[in-house]
Amino acid sequence: MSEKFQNFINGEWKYSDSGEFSENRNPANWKEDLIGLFPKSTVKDVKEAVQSAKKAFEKWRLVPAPKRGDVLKVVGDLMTERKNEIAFEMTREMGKVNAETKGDTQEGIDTAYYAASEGRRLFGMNAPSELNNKMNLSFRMPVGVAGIITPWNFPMAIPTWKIFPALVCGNTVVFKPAELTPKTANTLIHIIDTAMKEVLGKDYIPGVVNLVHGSGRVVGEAFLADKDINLISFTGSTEVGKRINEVGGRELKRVSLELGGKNAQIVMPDANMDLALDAVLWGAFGTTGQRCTATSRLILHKDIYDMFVTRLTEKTSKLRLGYGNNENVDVGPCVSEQQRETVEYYVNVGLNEDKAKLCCGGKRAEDGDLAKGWFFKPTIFIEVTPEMRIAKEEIFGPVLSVIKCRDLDDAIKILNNTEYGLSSSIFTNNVNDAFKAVRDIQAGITYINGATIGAEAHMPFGGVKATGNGHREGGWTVYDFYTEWKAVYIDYSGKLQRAQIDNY
Ligand code: UN1
Repeated sequence: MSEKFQNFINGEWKYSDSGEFSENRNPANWKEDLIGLFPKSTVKDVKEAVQSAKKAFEKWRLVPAPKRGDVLKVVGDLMTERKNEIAFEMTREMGKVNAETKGDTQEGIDTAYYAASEGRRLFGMNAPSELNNKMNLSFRMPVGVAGIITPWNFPMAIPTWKIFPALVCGNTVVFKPAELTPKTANTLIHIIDTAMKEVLGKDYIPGVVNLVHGSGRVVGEAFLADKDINLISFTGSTEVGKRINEVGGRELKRVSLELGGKNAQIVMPDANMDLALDAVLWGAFGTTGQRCTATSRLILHKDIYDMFVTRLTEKTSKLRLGYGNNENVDVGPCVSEQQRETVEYYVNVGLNEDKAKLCCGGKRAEDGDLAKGWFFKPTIFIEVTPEMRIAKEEIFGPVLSVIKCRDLDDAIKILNNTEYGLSSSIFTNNVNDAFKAVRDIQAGITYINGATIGAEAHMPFGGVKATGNGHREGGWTVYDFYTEWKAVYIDYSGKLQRAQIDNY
C-alpha cells in the first residue's frame, strides 16, 4: 500500500473532506514507481484553509518583521540540510535531472535567505510635508490572505518565490501546488512549519501557511470564488492566467501572473560559436525544454546558418536520455503522458501544417528502459519561418525551431514576432549590437552571451506582453506585490493645519 499524504490546514495534517486521492508517479518509470497518493481536495477544504489563514493573519501581521525573517532563515537552513533528499524526490516526481533539481532547491534556499534579510528592511519612504511642523511617512503593510498557485516545472523554487516574500511581509498563505508535484510541496510545508515552531515556540500561530492539494478546476476555482483571499499569485498557462485575471479583477483581488513564453536566442556572425552552441543546447533541452524561459526559437544569421545547424544537430544527437537520478543523463522525460502528447501534436503541426524540415529527433525515445517513461527525443526543426505555428506557439517540450535572419534588425523583428515576452538572448561580440538588442527586444529578461534560462533569484523575474500582467517576482520587486502602502501624516504644530485650503 503506498503512502497517503495529507493537506495541512490550521496547523494540522489532515485528509481531504472528499476521502479521495490521486496518484503521483515517476514520469521516467510510471508503471513501476508509484510515489504516493495525494488528496483530491474540495471547496470545503479550501474554505477551511482560508478561514484559518484569515484568523492567523490577525496575529502573524503583528509579529515583528525581523522575527518573521528569522523563520525564513531557519527555513533556508533546513532546506540546505535536506537539499540532496529534496532533489532526489523532485527528480523522481517530475523528471528533470538531479543537478537541475539541486539547482531548483538552491534557488529556494537563496530566496529564503533573501526573504530573511528583507525582514530587516521592508523599507518605506518619507516625503516632506506641504505644511510646517508636520511629518509625512509611508509604510509597507501586509495585504491579507495570499492564494498561491504553482506549476510543476520548478516545484520548489517557484513556490518559494511566492510564499517567502508573502510571509515576511506579514501575509498568511493558502498554497495549491501543481497536481504533478505534490510531494515537493509537502516537504516545503513541513519545513516551514518546523521553522515556525522553532522560532515562535509557545507563540506558534496555527494557520499561517496552509496546503491544499488538488486540481485547478476545484481548488483553483475555489480560490477565485473565496472573498477572503485577498491576492492570488499564479504561474502557469496564459489561458488559466486570463481566467484568474478576469474573475480576480471582478472581485478586486490583487493578481500576479507569470505565464507563457516563446523565447529566442539570436546568434550573430561575430559571436563565439562554441559558447552559442552550448547555450542553445542548455536553453532548449535543459529541463526537457519545460521551462517558461526555455529557448524554443533559434535565430541564426544567414552567414553562419548552415555551419551552426550542422554542429548543433551533431551535438543534440549525442544528448543522453534517462532517469534523472542516474549518472550521465543529460535529459529526462516529459513530465506526463499528456505533456508528451502536446509535444507530438506540435511535431505534427511542424511537419504537416507548417511544412518545416525536421533535422533531428521528432519521435518518442523508446529504447530499453526509456520505454518505461514519457521520453521524447530532442527535436530540431529548420527552415522555420516567423509566421509558422511552431515559431509562435508555446510547446513546453524538447523542440527547437530554427529561423534564418538577414541582419540584426531582422533578427530583432523576428524575435519580437510573438505574443509573449519573457526571456531572450543574443550572442555577439559587437558591443553596439548588444546594446541595441537590450533596447529593442520586447522581453522582461535579455541575456548577452548567455542562454535564455538561468535567471538569478535576487533579480526581477517576469515578462511583457502575454507573459504576464506587469508584476515581477524575485529580488526586491516582488515586495511591491505583497504589500500595500500606508501613508501617515503626523502634525506636531499644536494647531489644526488645513491642507487643500489655499495656503500659498
Ligand atoms: C520557469 O520556468 O517558470 O530562469 C522558471 C530560469 C529559472 C526559473 C525558471 N531560474 O530558467
